[in-house]
Amino acid sequence: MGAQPGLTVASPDALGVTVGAFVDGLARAGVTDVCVCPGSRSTPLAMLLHAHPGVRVWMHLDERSAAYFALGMAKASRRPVALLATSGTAAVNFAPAVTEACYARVPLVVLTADRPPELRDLAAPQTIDQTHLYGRHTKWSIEMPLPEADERAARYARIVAARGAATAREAPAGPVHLNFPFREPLIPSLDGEPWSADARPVEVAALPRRVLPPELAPLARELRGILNGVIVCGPQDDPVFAGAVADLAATLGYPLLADPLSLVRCGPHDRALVVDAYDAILRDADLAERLRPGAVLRFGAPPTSKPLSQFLQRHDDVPQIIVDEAAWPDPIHTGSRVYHAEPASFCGALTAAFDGRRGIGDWARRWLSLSTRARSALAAGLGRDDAVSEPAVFADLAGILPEGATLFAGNSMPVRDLDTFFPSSSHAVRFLANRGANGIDGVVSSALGASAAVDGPLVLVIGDLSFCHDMNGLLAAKRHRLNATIVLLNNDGGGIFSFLPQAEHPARFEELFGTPHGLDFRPACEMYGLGYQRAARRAEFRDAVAQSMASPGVQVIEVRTERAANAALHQALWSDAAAAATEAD
Ligand SMILES: Cc1ncc(C[n+]2csc(CCOP(=O)(O)OP(=O)(O)O)c2C)c(N)n1
Ligand SMILES: [Mg+2]
Repeated sequence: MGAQPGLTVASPDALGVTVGAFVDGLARAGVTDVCVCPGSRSTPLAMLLHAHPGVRVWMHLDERSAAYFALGMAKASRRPVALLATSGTAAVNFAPAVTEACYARVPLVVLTADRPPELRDLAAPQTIDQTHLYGRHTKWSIEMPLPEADERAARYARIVAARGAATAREAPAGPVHLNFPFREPLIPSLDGEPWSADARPVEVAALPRRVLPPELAPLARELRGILNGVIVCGPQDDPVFAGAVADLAATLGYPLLADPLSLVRCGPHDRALVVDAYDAILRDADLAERLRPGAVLRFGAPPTSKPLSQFLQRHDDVPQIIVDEAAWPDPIHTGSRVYHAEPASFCGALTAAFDGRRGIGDWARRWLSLSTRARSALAAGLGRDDAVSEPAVFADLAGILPEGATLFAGNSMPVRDLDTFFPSSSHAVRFLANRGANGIDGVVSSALGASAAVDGPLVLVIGDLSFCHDMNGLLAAKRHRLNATIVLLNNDGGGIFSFLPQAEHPARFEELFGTPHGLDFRPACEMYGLGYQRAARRAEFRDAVAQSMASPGVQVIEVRTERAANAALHQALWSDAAAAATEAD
């Protein structure tokens, strides 16, 4: 549809100058990777992004997968990544990843192309209401003006680019949405580097506020009287947090109950106080009661482990102190005080404010010995069978993932089994998962996006329904020559539901919750050009993963399990672990 008579026709120069300045502004703000989906209305942005020497364009077909790919890249690189879609439902398909980015605090710069105002709400094709399309899931959402061949317009576009990137990045990080109306013709001038117009820099310097020790002197005094505190580390992604919280734990003499996604469980930092088997230990109600703490310090998002969350609820009358940059991560309503502060800085300040260093006393030693016993019982239980089981996958990965590897855990059982079965170690393994909104969608794409941004090998462990949900995401593997290993745990349906009360309704269970599909994934892998093999024995599984990590391309290693047997195995392992732990306490 052409421009209406009387309206200014878009000139190639106007597009080149304004959109060029915007693209240059993004690149200068450090947004160098953009996931682009094909479409016509987005042409000015697509062509200028593609032409700009400082930008790398990652093409994707499916907007939902594209957005999750960008999310994975942004998570792994800890930098904002941009996204571009044409108008209409294309833009709506970004919504799941934008939502995840909002809750998981991942910086995304979402660019959507739109029809100009005179075509809106008049039944024009591919035209929907895109203003504030992602609702309250963006930190900033604006409507751009129509491009003009004018220095002021170019300057404004540069400012929006700088501000958009900075807003996405600043704590708490999250998505921003910039909606671009474009009038036809849509082809921009690419002559003479159009982005060089008005290149005066726009710089944003967001300086973090450090917490100072005197500010935490009252808390340090309170904790002086409490020898039996615990520190709970939930999912968080700041790489310096582990060292800071480990130092705080040694100062206070408190055990560190560390979710793998906190990046505190594994790594070269001091792990002397890390308790890695709390999920198994705290399933025992008597033990959970006896381990009553005097205070709890909570960092990160709510932990994955349900027994840990129940432990915090059981002891809701003790001081529970939450430290978070800006949010209120307390779905169990047991927090008694919230500090809005940068967590690593808070740990440093509290350590400095506390007089002396308690080290490991009786209380921490008790937790550590329970944890060691429970962990040994889990390993012994798994050692009884050399068939690969869902829990064994994590125990085996812990043994073979090299320094610098990334383990991406799918939602549902994989992220829970990671918590229960992956022991603490000095290996610097990075753990990622989509825990903002816990969707089983977009997991393949998120992991592949992360694989494009990390240096070492990346292994994704994913359930069959989650894999199915995002098979379009596999298209990126060959197109972008990615390297990754996908461990596909195929229990022919939703294994998690076998652990829930729904499982006690056999007449409806399979149809409504188990949802078996009977799919053979080998042809799907072949279609997308991925390596494929099945592993039945643990040794075979470990060899397959090691070989895949050493090979280019994406390989799928399918492990077939049975849902009811998997639930029974978990029950047996949990009760072995609790028994071993209680025996000693
Ligand atoms: C997008 C989305 N749809 C539905 C759900 C609800 N859900 C949670 S777990 C699950 C089953 C996942 O099955 P699978 O990926 O095979 O993992 P398993 O439970 O077998 O470990 C479903 C449907 C969800 N979390 N996200
Ligand atoms: Mg499954």
